[in-house]
Amino acid sequence: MLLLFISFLFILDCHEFYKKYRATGKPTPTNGIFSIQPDGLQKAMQVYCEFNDKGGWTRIQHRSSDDISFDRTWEEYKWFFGNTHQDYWIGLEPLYYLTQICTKDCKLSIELENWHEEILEVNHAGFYIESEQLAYRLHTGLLVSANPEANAFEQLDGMMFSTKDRDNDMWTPDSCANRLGGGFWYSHCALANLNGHWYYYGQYDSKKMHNGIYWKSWKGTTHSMKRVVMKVQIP
Ligand SMILES: [Ca+2]
Repeated sequence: MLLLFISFLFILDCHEFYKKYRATGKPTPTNGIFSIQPDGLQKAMQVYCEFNDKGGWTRIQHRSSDDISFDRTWEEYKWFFGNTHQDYWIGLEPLYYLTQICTKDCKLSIELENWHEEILEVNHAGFYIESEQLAYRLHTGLLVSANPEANAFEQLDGMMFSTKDRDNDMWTPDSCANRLGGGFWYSHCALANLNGHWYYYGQYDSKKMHNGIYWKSWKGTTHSMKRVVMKVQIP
């Protein structure tokens, strides 16, 4: 019993907890806040874990209100910000340590909900990011969702992370992070802007500023999402 308790104390990620929990003969665990410590990360941290019959998912990003600003600097994006039970960004350092063991096996799931109660789920296989020395370069992996509207994040494959104070994007006239309202793996700039500004009821003047939370191939760039979740599953 004590050994079992200790093994649950130190978990690398949500899917590892799922596997250990299910191995005891119990059903799918309940979603909630868990303490994880990926290999290489100096300290344990709290994240929100989601579980279903396919395993455990570690939330890396969640947006559902304008309580937490995502218009932040490089140093801020390196580490966790927000509230574990609500909106947060896991941090690029923890995300790097979480996914460093991945080459083609880590899954990324993105769930989008608009203001008309429609949901789009996008799944990638082979997601990981590189270290800070390589500006947390993104590897989106392959899009496994059959829906053509799911195709947007893949376009950012190979991009470095940019913030308003660190322009690593492909757009020479200006900084995408400045224009689009948050840090992301921008190219020229993006078909998906998941760290943009959260707008109540999704309405904003995209002619003035292109900074909503948009997914271009689904609802264009003028409708800002009500809710977004990005989560990973480490095998
Ligand atoms: Ca630029």
